[in-house]
Parts: sequence; structure tokens; C-alpha cells
Amino acid sequence: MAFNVPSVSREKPGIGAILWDYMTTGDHKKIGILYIITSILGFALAGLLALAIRIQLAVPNNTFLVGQQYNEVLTMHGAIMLFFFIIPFGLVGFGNYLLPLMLGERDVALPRVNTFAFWLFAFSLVLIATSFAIGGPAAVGWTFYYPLSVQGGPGTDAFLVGLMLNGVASLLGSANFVATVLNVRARGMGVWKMPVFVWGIFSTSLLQLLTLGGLTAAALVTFMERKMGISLFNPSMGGVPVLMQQFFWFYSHPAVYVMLLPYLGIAAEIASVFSRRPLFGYRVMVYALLGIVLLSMLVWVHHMFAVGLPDTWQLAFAIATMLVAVPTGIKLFNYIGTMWHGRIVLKSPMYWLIGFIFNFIIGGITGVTLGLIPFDYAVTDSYYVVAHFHNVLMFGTAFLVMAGVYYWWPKMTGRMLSEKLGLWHFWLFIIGSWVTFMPQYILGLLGMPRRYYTYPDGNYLWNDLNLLSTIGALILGLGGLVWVINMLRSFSAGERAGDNPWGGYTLEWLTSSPPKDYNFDVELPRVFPTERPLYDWEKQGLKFKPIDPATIHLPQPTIWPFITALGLLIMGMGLTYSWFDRLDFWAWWIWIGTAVTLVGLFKWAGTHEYAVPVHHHHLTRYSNGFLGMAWFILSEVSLFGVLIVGYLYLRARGLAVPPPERPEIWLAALNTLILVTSSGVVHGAEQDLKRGRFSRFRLGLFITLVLGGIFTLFQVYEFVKFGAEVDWTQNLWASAFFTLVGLHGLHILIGATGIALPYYQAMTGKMDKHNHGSIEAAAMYWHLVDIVWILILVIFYIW
Ligand code: HAS
Ligand code: HAS
Ligand code: CU
Repeated sequence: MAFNVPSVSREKPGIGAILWDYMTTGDHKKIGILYIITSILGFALAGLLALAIRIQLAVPNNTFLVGQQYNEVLTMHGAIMLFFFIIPFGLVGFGNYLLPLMLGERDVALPRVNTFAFWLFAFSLVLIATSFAIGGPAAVGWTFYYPLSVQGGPGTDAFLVGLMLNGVASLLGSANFVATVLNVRARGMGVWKMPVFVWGIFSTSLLQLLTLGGLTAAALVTFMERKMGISLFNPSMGGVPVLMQQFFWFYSHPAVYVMLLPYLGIAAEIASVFSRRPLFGYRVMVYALLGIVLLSMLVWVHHMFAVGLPDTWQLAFAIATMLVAVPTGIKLFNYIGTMWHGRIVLKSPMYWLIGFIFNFIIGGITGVTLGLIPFDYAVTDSYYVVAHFHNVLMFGTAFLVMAGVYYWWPKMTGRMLSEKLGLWHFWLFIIGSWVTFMPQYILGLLGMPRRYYTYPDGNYLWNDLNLLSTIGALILGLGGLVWVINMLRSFSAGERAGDNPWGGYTLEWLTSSPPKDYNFDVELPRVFPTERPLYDWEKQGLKFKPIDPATIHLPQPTIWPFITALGLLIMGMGLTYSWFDRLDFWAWWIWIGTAVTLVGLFKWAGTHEYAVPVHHHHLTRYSNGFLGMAWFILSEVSLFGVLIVGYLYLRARGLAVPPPERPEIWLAALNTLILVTSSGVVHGAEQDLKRGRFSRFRLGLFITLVLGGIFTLFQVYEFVKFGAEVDWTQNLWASAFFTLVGLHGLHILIGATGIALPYYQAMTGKMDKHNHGSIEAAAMYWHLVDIVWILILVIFYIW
């Protein structure tokens, strides 16, 4: 069933129509705007929480916000700032809005996956927010360190489940971007002609796909201990609490570059346009981005120097930490190099860029000092660290958020922001940041620890510096207010922006402001001399050939991705506030949510993406669905990889010892046979489809589903039998077994649903020789599940 947007006539659409439009749209620009609005709200909310923190800390022995309440506010401040402001704003906010525009295309590779990912992202915030009403939010720090995180109330579950849903959304978004960059660029735009911003999004997406498994693993294992008592971290059954930190930081260090790289791309665009010259060292910039991706995966231990790991580990990671400064420094030198001989246009985006460079060098260098092990021992968990990360985040990266907002606002809204208010905003932010956070460096050196809700009177300078810091925060709040006013004012009083108010060089400036649904109404030339096509084409005196908009086809809107995400929210609420072994109010939500998700998925699969058959050009020989799934699978490999390495470590250290009664190898062998066969059958079915043998194709999928079902039944039998013999809450090996084999079981269910979708498409006549539905992606996922099983067979049943 296809839904249509209520037709928009000349009169203004009502609020209902607008909402419906945004719920059903696949338009990358609208999705980008949704992410940006959510991120602005996230910043405002988390910023107000920060003000509450600062008010509490303004004077010693204050009672404005104490104990548990303080911890809740601190956790939510940190988590929302990171996961709902700084990470999404650049990557999926600006990224979605701009990627297709900069690539000269009409949309991303997978528009409907994109819609789904946004709503899942938004709902993960809703889920976390419900905890404010039900039992209070998590109070365990954004790092949810073990064992603190197994003690808190249901708010911690909401946080963990929220993070996992947020993670899935983020991975789908990243896979979509990688597929977009590889497959959907204007003809003639080679990868070395892409704007640096696109490279920033590409490298960030890669980094997400490679490392996010660490966060998911940390959250999942903690959640399992909370709900079922099975754990890899619990020392009372031989587990290692520090393993949780290894998982967590394996993602969360790279995450700080996820927070940075898209913005470094923004900085490059602005540096070039506002210096009126090409970027200094374009290729070097790209290599530096990729270098940061690589190096950032090798430094996570610098967050845990103080836990007492072996010296060689610490040293190796300290050296890698120093090395990261090199590519990061290169980027900054490149911006400066770009400006050096340029004709600098000092408009608001440029202010923010210069402010960023100035501030970030300080924050980066204090980061390097933290990488020096003995120094870190002295100041870790003090306000020196708090000052460092606000230095790189609030008056580092967030300055580039603002640079991006001031730069692209005219494109997005058709109106200019006021320069005058913009400068007020800028100066309030830069002065506010310095007054807030510079005293915190000194406080840290004077020994003030982080994560305490108060401090005693009379310590040397503590009172004065804390008060100063609070005054700074209030200045920041004022700056925020000016920003909001500037934005609201622009809608009515803002000067109209032309198509290209800044004289930008990249393709987004070729469209109207705001761009039409279909982005471009001219045919793009096939030759891209440099990464500044508009400049080059203008010099060549090129005239563009208009396109008749009636010949352009866009994806149809559909509500089903939204419904599917809504189903996951409902299920997530159930999993948070209840569990499978209960029959209370919230337990129903698990099952209702599952049902809604499934209905949503099948309806979605049954809706054609385009109203008319459309021929897509893609640059590689793979379809968009295939590429998206291939990259998504990378993240699954990362998740299983992290958990398996954790298990191998526990096993090798002699902590996880198999019990005398082990799960039976003959059953596992039989199961392996079943799975491998099913993979072969799916592969055969794919070939049948290609040759147009539909009935054999359908039969193949049916057999696969039956084999998957038999496998699942055997697994359930084994779990019940083995669970009766060994108490998995007492035995570390059994815990690891249930975690990994259970997670694999979940993937079987997901994979089988994936196979059932093309089966449904085939049964309802949605597939033919040209339209292959989602079979390619589903088959690939099924093979992945298969390969993981073989690994599991080796490490649990054979070894
Ligand atoms: Fe960081 C903690 C080290 C960059 C964010 N960082 C954090 C936390 C966050 C964060 C959120 O090694 C705390 C999390 C928590 O709640 O516990 N950080 C670094 C280093 C860099 C760095 C080496 N951090 C960032 C960025 C972030 C971010 C970017 C977000 C956007 N950070 C640490 C360490 C800790 C840490 C320790 C743990 C502390 C603890 O005990 O908990 C680098 O990427 C910075 C590179 C950039 C520069 C500036 C430009 C480079 C130039 C080249 C010349 C400079 C040289 C250095 C050669 C360096 C101009 C000279 C060195 C001198 C000493 C003068
Ligand atoms: Fe922070 C700890 C203070 C900004 C991230 N911060 C953290 C942690 C993280 C973090 C990760 O002074 C660690 C959490 C943990 O330990 O688990 N932070 C501040 C202050 C600001 C601030 C004063 N933080 C950030 C940003 C982050 C970030 C940005 C990441 C991106 N933070 C602290 C302190 C601690 C701390 C203490 C340590 C506490 C402890 O005990 O260790 C400011 O820069 C915030 C300024 C922003 C605003 C909001 C302005 C916007 C406004 C809009 C108006 C809204 C309206 C409503 C009118 C003040 C005012 C609009 C409504 C509509 C419907 C349109
Ligand atoms: Cu780090």
C-alpha cells in the first residue's frame, strides 16, 4: 500500500500535513533537517542541564542539586551532548542534507533506510527521556562503568537500550553514506574531485562501522547482567571488570573523532570559500582524514592508564596517542595555509572557523599532555580532564557546528542570519567558554576531582575559580539565547539569500535556496576539473542545460519505515521496564512492539520505492542495497569480533573454564550442516531469480526458512538442556557461551526475517526479472550469520 502526501496546493500546508510529510519522506534534505532540529534541541536541553551543574558548583557546600540527582543530571548532560548533539549534528544532520547536493545527485543510496534510521534515532532519545518520568534517569556517568552500572534503577536500562537502538540507527546511517559515496556521484566526479566535507563524512562513517561494536558489546553485556545475571565482567564468577572499559573505549575513543571529522570537513569548505582560493593541500587533507581513522583505533587505552595495565600496553598506546597529533595538526596547518595568501572575507562562518583553530590548538595540546602517562596519573579524573574535553568539544568542535550553521543556513532556509547577532553570539560563546573552562584546568591541577556534586570551603582558589566558571556558563547561556533569537528572527526578518550568497564552489550552491525536492533542474556537465566545479565551470563560461522537472522521479513517501521504528521503540520500552520472564504491564510492550515492527517491515518491503520503474545509474557494478548491506555487515563483524576477543582473553587467562558437562558436539555438527546447506540454498535461489525461474526461487527461500527454523529449535533444545545442567550465572564460560550463542541466535531470527521479506515480495508479485527486491541484501546477511556460526563452533564446541 502506498501513501501519498496530502497534496500541497498554493495555500500553506497545515501542521498535520507537514508532520505527515516529515514522517513519510525519503528526502535527504528533510531528514537532514530533522536530525539538525533534534540536535539543536539536544544542545539546548543538555546545555540547560549544564547550567544546573554549574549553579550547584558555584559555591562550596551548595544544596541546589545533590547526590543521586546531581549524578542523573551529569549523566544526561554528557550523554545527550555527545549522542544527541555533537555526533549527529555533523554526521547525519549536515551529512544527509549536503551529501547528495555536493555529489550532484537527487538522493542518498538508500532513502527509506535513511528515514527509518532517523526515526529510530529520535525514538532512542524518547526512550531515554521516558526515564525522567519512570524512576529517574541513569546516574552512572555517560561511561556507565562497571559495576556501578549494574546497581542503578531502570533509568540505566533505558540508557543502555537507548544506546543500542541509537547505535543501530547510526550504523544504518553510516552504511547508507558509504554506499552513497561509492555508488551515487554525478557522472564524471571521481573520488579525488569530491569536496573534503564528503571525505569527512565518508571517513567518519567508516570509523563508526569499524568501532561501534565496542559500545554495543559493553552496553549489551552490562544489560544482560542487569536482566539475567549473566556477565563477562562480574569478578565473583571470575569475570574482569576492566574488560568493560576495554570494550567501551574501543569505541568511545574513536568516537571523539566521529565527533570531529565531519566538522573538519566543514572547516575545509569554509576556509576555501572565505579565502577565495582552492584548499591548500587537498590530497594531504584527505590522507590526514584517513590517517586519523586508522590511528584513532589504536589509542583507546589512554582513557584507562590508571587502571594498572601492563607497562608495555600503556607505552604502546601512549606513543600512538602522540602520533594522532600529527594528522590532526596537518589539518590545522592546511586551514592556515589556505588562508595565508587568501583574500579573507570576514563573515560570520569565518569567525567561527578562526575561533575554532585558535581554541582547538590549546585543547589538542592539553590532550597530548594527557597522553603522557605520568602526567595523566596525576590529573586523571580531575577537572583538568573536564577542561580538556570541553576545550575540544564546546569551544572546539561546537564552534564548527556554528560555522556550518551560519554557512549553510541561507541554503537551507532561503534567508540570511543576521551578521550582527551572529557576532554577538560568537563573542559571547568564545568569552563564555574561556571563562567557564580555563579555570577548570587550574582547578584540576589544584586537585579538584570530577564527578562530585560539591566541594569543601577553604581550598586554595577553589571557591573563586568555581564561581568564575559558573559565571562563564551563564555567559554561554546568553550566547545560546542570542543564537536562538537569530534563527527565529531570520524566518521573518532575515534578508533573502540568493542561490549562492557566499560565492561557494561546490554543487549545493547551484541549486535554489532552499533547494527543490529534486535538487537540480539543470543537467550537470560530465567533466569535473577540480574539487571546485562551480568555479571551474564559471571560468570556462559553461551554460547549463535545463531539465524538465516532469521527467524526474523521486522515491515515493511511505509511512512504514516510521512504523517499523515505532515498533522498536515500543519493544525497547518493554525490554527496559520489564523482561521476558514477567507478565506485567510493560511485558506486553515487548510483544506488541515485536508485532508492530514485523508488520512495519513487511508492509515496507511490499511498497515499491518508486511509483514508476526507474533506471538507476550506479558507479560500481553492485546495487545500492548490496553495497549498503556489505558495509553494514562490517559493523556486525566488529560487534562479534569484540565479544569473541573478550571471550578468548578470558579463556586464555584461565578464567573461563568449560564445565565438565558441555553442550553436545553432535548437535552442533548437525546444526552446522543445516546452516551451511541453507546458505547454499539461498545462493541457488538467487541464481534462479537471475535466470527468471520464479517458482524455484520461491521454493529455495521457503526451504531456507524451514532450515533456519529447525536450527532454531535445536538451539532452544540445547539451551534448555544445558541451562538445566549448568548455572550460567555462576560459571563464566557458560555466561560467555550464552551471550555469544544467544546473540547469534538473535541474528538467526533477524536473518530469517530478512529472508522472509523477499519471499513475501515474491508471493505478492513485487518481484520480477528486473526488480529483485531485497534478496541480495538478505542473502548476504544470511551468509554472515552462517560464517559467525562456524567461528562459534570452533571456539565453544571444538576447543
Ligand atoms: Fe581527548 C579524554 C587525549 C583529542 C574528547 N577526550 C577525553 C574525553 C573526551 C575527549 C570526551 O590521552 C573524556 C572522556 C571522559 O568522560 O572520561 N584527546 C587526546 C589527544 C587528542 C585528543 C592526544 N579528545 C580529542 C578530541 C575530542 C576529545 C578531538 C573530541 C572532539 N583525551 C586524551 C586523553 C584522555 C582524553 C589521554 C583521557 C584523560 C583521562 O585521564 O581520563 C588529540 O587528538 C589532539 C590532537 C590535536 C592537537 C592540536 C593540533 C596539533 C598541532 C600540531 C603540533 C602539536 C604537537 C603536540 C606536536 C595536538 C598544532 C605538542 C605537545 C605539547 C605538550 C606542547
Ligand atoms: Fe559538559 C561534564 C559543564 C557543554 C560534554 N560534559 C561533561 C561530560 C561530558 C560533557 C561528556 O562544569 C562528562 C559526563 C560524565 O562525567 O559522565 N558542559 C558544561 C557547561 C557547558 C558544557 C557549562 N559538555 C558541553 C558540551 C559537551 C559536553 C558542548 C559535548 C559536546 N560539563 C560541565 C561540567 C561537567 C561536565 C561542570 C563536569 C561535572 C562533574 O561533576 O564532573 C556549556 O558549554 C553549555 C553551554 C550551552 C548552553 C545551552 C545554550 C542554548 C540555549 C538555548 C536556549 C533554549 C531555549 C529553549 C530558549 C547553556 C540556552 C529552546 C526551545 C525550543 C522549543 C526552541
Ligand atoms: Cu581518547
